[in-house]
Amino acid sequence: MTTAAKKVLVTGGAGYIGSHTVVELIENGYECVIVDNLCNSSYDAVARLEILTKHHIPFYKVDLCDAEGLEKVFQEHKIDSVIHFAGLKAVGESTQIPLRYYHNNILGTLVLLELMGKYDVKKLVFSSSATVYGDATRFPDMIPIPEECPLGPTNPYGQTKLAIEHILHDLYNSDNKTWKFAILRYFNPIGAHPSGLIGEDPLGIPNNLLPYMAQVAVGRREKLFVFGNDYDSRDGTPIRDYIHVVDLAKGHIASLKYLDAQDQSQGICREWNLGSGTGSTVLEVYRAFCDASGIEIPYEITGRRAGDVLNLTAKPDRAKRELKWQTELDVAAACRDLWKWSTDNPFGYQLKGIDAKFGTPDEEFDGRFVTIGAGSRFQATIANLGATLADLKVDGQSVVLNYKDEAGYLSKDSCYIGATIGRYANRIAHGKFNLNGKDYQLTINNGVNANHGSIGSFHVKRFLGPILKNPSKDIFTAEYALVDKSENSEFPGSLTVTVLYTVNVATKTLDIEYTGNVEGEATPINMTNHTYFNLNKLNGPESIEGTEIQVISKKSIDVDANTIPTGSIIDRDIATYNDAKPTVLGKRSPDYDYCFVIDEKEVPTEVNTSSKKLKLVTTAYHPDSNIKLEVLTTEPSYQVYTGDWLCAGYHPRQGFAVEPGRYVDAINNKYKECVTLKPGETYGSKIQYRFS
Ligand code: UPG
Repeated sequence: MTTAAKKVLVTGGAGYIGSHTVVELIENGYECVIVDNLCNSSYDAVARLEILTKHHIPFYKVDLCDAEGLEKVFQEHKIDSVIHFAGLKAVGESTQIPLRYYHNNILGTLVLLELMGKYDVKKLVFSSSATVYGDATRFPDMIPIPEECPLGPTNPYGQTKLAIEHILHDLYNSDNKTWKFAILRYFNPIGAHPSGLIGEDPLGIPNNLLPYMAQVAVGRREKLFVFGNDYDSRDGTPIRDYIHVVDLAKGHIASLKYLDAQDQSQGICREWNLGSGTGSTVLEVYRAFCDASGIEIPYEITGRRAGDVLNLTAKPDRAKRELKWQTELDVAAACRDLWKWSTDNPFGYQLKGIDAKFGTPDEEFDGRFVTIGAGSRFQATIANLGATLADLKVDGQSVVLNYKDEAGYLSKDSCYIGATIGRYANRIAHGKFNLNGKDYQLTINNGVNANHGSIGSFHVKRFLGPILKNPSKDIFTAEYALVDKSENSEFPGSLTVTVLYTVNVATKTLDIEYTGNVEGEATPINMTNHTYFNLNKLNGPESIEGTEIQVISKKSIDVDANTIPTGSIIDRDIATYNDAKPTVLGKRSPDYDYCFVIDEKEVPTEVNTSSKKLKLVTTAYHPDSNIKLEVLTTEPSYQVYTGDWLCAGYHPRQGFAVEPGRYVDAINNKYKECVTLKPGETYGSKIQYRFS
């Protein structure tokens, strides 16, 4: 029997150190709940964490001072322990607005501790700082700095950290049998996750050395100012103990495990330095970053910064001895990872041309609608429910059917509007298939067949993510992922899929790329997108009437009365590119719901078609709106459906769908190979919608 994972509440989990710690927590088998007021961080960090960790991460936009909001989290989750990062952290700013610092950092912590007491959550790892030591060089023998060094912060920010340390000690002293506190004094965290997906994203002008240098390197700032070279050090610049943020994150896991391992009937309240024990000067770090980036960053030596001291280097022996933790990565590795983060995300998480709103009225972050290409002449809105294409606007006109919120998409018979279809698009005859000698039966949900993955349909699954990017001026991407575990599926194998939407606002194209990998056993797979287009929504929203279509081939899979393939391929009455005139869709006819094949002689075998050339398979045009849609794909076939059974708030023939994919019921006939994904293989396919 497996025991349930311990749940850790991470306050400030959307921030720099918090987000990196969430990665390590999940890798170590913990579950995480994040609370963050997002005053200096972005929800996009959490969305990216979901893809990085392949885990859903419950998120609450709550300020710790809001006791009622925070209590909801304790009510909704069985929290085992807390890692407390949330707080204001800019030294300089704290001297300008000290009351905000005291109010936010101290009151937030008090509210948190009171609720922890109320809900009997007694383990906390606290994010303190080396700043509590103040200027340790005022003593003759305190460099490197041991935990015993007398404390004396020199700014309000540091005072709040010290005050919280005192609060934790007092609380522990009041009940030293139950409270378990780990106080971690960080030295200088730098770097980013090696994936390049998460990193430090300072608002405004960065205060700290590395983020400032990175912004100079990517061209956002002119040059670095080195604050003084007249210190008593190797090169005249101050010495700090820089520590890779991934090492720092691991220090939290080590301390949490240390608290977990403590005697049940004995509390603890203890401090640990998290540093490397090695100091680097500003110019040494500068050199390391220039080497990592390959850019000679311009700099100027200016006067000393008020409050800076010569040397802050940790004595990390206690953490090594007791937590069995020490740094593994050096400054060069941190610079390399920071450079990857900076080049992959030169503007951090906040991107122009991307908007997000909530899919549910109560602003639950789980339901998000993200618009990529926002504000431009071509934009796509995507919901994380079903990785659904929830809107597509061409020159301001919506050309797809959609619902205004999640409730519509969740309604019965929602007709898969805009959704990602999986694991298996289209029908599986009688819901039966056989793989590796085993028979499988899916729930029948469509006449005598299973359709679109049946009860495990992806259209109502909440996808992880997205990762939002703006890789070049006109291009915006949104990447979603879904882990469809075998224990929750009628299909064999645990399947992980990704859906990547790419909008090009200049060429008015939307690309959708699917990938899939399976673990355990092989699975049938066939993915597509089920957008219903209406190219004349503005003038004639009630019908697709008047839409002119042409396709690449009139060859189509013949089906019987139960829509099960007969084995033959026949011609349908539809205009191809060889015909002079298109087929015009009327009020009631022609009605299509057919799987057309691009090349009838081909028996497709590839489970991954992604590297194939995109082929134009269907063109649709409406003369009233003058909007033309071209559908391209790497797939061997495409279902054309004139929406004759549309319901759930829509009328029949209010939209039409073109769904590229694999042959209908391929898993049960000679086309089986191309829809069978085995462990170790990668499924892939691409669709493109192009407008003019
Ligand atoms: N520095 C420059 N130019 C810049 C920024 C910094 O020369 O544009 C120098 C600065 O003078 C210092 C060194 O770089 O010598 C590091 O500065 P910075 O990155 O700002 O870190 P610290 O001042 O050491 O403070 C950090 C955190 C603080 C934490 C402390 C713990 O900002 O919150 O308490 O490290 O050591």
